[in-house]
Amino acid sequence: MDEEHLQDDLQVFGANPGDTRAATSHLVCCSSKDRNFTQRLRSFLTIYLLLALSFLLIIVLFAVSLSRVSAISSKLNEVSKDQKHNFSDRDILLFPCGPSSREWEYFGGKCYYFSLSRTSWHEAKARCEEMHSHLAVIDSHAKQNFVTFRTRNERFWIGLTDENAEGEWEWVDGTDYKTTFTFWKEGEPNNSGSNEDCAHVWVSGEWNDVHCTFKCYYICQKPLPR
Ligand SMILES: [Ca+2]
Ligand SMILES: [Ca+2]
Repeated sequence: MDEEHLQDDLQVFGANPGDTRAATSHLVCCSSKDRNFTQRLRSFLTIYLLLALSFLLIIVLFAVSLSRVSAISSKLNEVSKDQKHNFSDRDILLFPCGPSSREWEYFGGKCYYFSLSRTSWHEAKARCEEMHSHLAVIDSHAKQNFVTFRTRNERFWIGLTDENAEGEWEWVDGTDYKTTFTFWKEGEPNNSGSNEDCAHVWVSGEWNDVHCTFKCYYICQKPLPR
């Protein structure tokens, strides 16, 4: 509605010229406010639209990234499985105690573990059993040489004890002590102090009896894995 029509309308309803000027002024004022309001509304709508598009873009990028990470992770798992499988197949003859088991060493058809920490004879026995093995039984010169070389004059517990009956030495796996190899140091076993009931290898790999609570390294032994 323009100013001329507004004046006509006011005259029809008996309004005076002063009223017409006021109404015209009011109309200009309101039209200006409407334009400002419309501009602000457009600005807000533009901002909201841009924010919505940005949010949508972030969600899409996140979904794509997640999908890529999942695909890469899946491929890595497959490669890892393949490598393990190939490694096992290739090296089973070179490492009969298990290609992935560096702690266990092969000798004479069995696997041996040489501990890196010291403990009592009974605790050592328990630790071997936790690893499905038992304290080592040395029943031949060949095995003695292997143990001597590997223990380097340190004290390592072996699976020999006379705790049940003094002087009646027994191997933990039931091997007959009286008919098998021995490698006692000269003058041992001496049961010094009347309480030396557990055996360990020592200097040059020779055996000695000592108190079972003494702290020594230990050797575990187990059959080849199947
Ligand atoms: Ca004894
Ligand atoms: Ca002794």
